[in-house]
Amino acid sequence: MKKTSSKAKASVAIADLPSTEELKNSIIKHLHGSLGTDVNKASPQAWWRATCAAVNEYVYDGLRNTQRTHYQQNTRAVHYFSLEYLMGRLFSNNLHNLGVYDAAKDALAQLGLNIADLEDQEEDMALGNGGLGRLAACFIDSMATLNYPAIGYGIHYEHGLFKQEFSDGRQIERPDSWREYGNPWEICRPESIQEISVYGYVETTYDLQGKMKKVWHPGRIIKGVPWDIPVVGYQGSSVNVLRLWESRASDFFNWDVFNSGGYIDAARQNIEAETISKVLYPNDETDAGKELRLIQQYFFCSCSLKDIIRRYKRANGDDWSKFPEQVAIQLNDTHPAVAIPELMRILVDRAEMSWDEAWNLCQNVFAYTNHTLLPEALEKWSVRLFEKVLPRHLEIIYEINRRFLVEQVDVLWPGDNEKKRKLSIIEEGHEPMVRMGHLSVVGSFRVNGVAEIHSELVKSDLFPEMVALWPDKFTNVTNGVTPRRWLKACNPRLAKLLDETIGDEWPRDLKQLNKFAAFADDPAIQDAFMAIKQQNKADLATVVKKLTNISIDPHAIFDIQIKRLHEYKRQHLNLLHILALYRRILQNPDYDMVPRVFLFGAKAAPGYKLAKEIIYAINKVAEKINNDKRVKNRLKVVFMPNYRVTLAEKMIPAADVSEQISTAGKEASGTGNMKLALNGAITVGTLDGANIEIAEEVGPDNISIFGLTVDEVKALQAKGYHSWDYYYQDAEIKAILDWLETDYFTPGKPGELSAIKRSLLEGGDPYLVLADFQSYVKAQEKVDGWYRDQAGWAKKAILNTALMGKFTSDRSIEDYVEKVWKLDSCKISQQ
Ligand code: 7GP
Repeated sequence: MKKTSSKAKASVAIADLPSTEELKNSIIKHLHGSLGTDVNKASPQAWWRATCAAVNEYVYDGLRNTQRTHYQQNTRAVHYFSLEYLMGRLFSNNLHNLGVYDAAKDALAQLGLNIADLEDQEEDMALGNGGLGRLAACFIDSMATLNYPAIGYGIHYEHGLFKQEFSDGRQIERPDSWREYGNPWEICRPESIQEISVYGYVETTYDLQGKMKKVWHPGRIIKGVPWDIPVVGYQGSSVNVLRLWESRASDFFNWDVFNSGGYIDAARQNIEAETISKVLYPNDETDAGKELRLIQQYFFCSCSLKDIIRRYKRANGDDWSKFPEQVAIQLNDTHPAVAIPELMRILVDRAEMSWDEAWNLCQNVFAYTNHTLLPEALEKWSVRLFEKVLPRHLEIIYEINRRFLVEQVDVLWPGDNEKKRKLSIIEEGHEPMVRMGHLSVVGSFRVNGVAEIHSELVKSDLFPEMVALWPDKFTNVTNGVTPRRWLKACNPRLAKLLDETIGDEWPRDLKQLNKFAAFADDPAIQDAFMAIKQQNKADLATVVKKLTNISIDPHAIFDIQIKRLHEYKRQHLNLLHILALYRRILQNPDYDMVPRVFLFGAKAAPGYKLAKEIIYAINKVAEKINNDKRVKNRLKVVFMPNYRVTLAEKMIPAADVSEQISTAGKEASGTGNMKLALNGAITVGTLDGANIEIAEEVGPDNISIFGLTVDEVKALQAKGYHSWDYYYQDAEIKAILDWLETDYFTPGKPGELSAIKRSLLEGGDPYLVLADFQSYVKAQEKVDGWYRDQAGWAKKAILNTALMGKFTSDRSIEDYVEKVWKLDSCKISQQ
């Protein structure tokens, strides 16, 4: 076929990228041949699917080339184990990474279609809750871009994170059926099905030599069906795979029950088996402690380990000695920690390896990332439950623990029972528990936190004794975000300006953004930058109108807080500030402030009552303020429904102010803070998580820091914090909290919003909202002052974008490679 001039740049894994003409023909071919429809009657869904199919021809080329190269070179690979992947949409991301976005846009335009309409045909792939799940998605993008042999393992949930609606301001959860009618990006691989076991009992037997052997007689066998999602690296580098397991009833087991006449029973067991991958647990940072959750964790770990071992044996036969050279497994928090005893079981019970040999191998394979210090999120499983679901694994954990206490703890602290109690993987008490964090540290060769300060706190507050035992085990890898999705794809106007001023290398080498700093004082660039922000804000205003029917003025400051709803993230501190401004306006009709729109996006865990009350309160306050003529548009408050990746992509490019206001010491890192600053928003934030490193990069003139530091928080809590003192001593705080108790915001229903006041006073204000309030108000006044000088603001915003180079997930992945995985990147050869 003749190539046209719009032929895209050839890339590494994919030999021949399509021209506009070729794409157009391919889309039509798939409309006919794959979708069975016609140009004249095709729905937008059909067009979207046909375009995906056309794109997949090239994606699959890259996939084959990548897999063949890795196989031929027998490369060491990292295996990322995560219960969550918050992918969002893949369409525009895949087009951008392949380098055919413009060609596709033109091809579709020639067919009379708008690419943006097609993008809207795709459901978000929301197989995660928030931070940790979105981080995993950014990481697999970076690993593919940097040509690292890597595979992501997880669960193919039928229902992702719930969809959020508001009914009279209250959150309602609706099921998310993201793949009800199939998903064009995934490939089912029945040839790689695995079977795993749960329940049952363990028998102790002896062989002829009198050697003891443990035999697990499982109570149920479940089949894991893998679905592969190609992960396209930027500019078509490698095409890696995200392999997600779907649970099904085992054929073998069904057949058995069926033969004995138990048809109904067989059907019931089918349903039970399928339940395992039915739904994502909607809790962020807390754990439900439910049997199904433990089974989910074990199910995907066991399937994935067997998959890894199958691939290893294909290359190395039964010689296990090279296993730790070939395989690194990264545990994304403790959720996949059961992989440690599972690998021990496979090696000791199945491969008949000695305990020492097996343990040595295991300890050189696993590495563990901690994502939170919140005590309620530190996973524990009751020994009782463990014994029921995984009886053999409990025995193995006991043995790991026994040896750890005897060979490590007792050697460093002889006879110190208090230390043993503290370090034991089994927590004693009325209901003994398995501590998954302890197990992860003991079973891993490296442990990392996700920002400098967080990694320090992991060492000092969470595992100080483990640090004494293994000082070199602990390290830091600061989080990052992929600039392909979070700047290039979501903010095309700014991306273009960057291409024109500093060249187009920045998406692969984000430090290039530094060059943009030289333009911070350039009036032409300032104007261009602010004009782009203005257009992005106008676009967002249209979305807001459509979703909420609220009109907002694109000339106001857009002040954005988007993240899960949690007391420690302090959306209610933001609300108190809004109430303070509202009250000042009512008391002084001429109150001088730059008009501001406060935008929120947040889901609350369905069982988290206070979080839901905070959503309700924000919505009720919004209703009142937005309809109060006296405000004269100085204030608007919008709670965007169903916050998710796709909405983030619309909100982030339009933000002037980024709210990162967690209690110091509570937010491990944050990644939204990075995305917002990268797109030129100015942070109002505490010295917490990665905010500290952002402040170091952008400098004190370009960020508004407030509040207690980690040390001050600790000191205040040690001395005794009394939130009532702030209530009685600060008239503004008192007035606002009392206001919330009246029926002002909920006419005829006083007390409807009193949950917040109760938690801040009777509840003791565990996250120090009142202690930080006045400092926060001042930080906001500073921002108001800054915005009045538009050139000054433009400079700050430009510098935020320019100085965020550190926070690309490519840098995070290079840090993991250097400090943890020790991988070589692998250039993909084409067939
Ligand atoms: C989050 C942290 O809260 C956030 O600060 C961090 O940026 C993110 O992980 C990525 O490292 N934690 C979770 O999402 C989570 O579920 C509990 O933690 C295990």
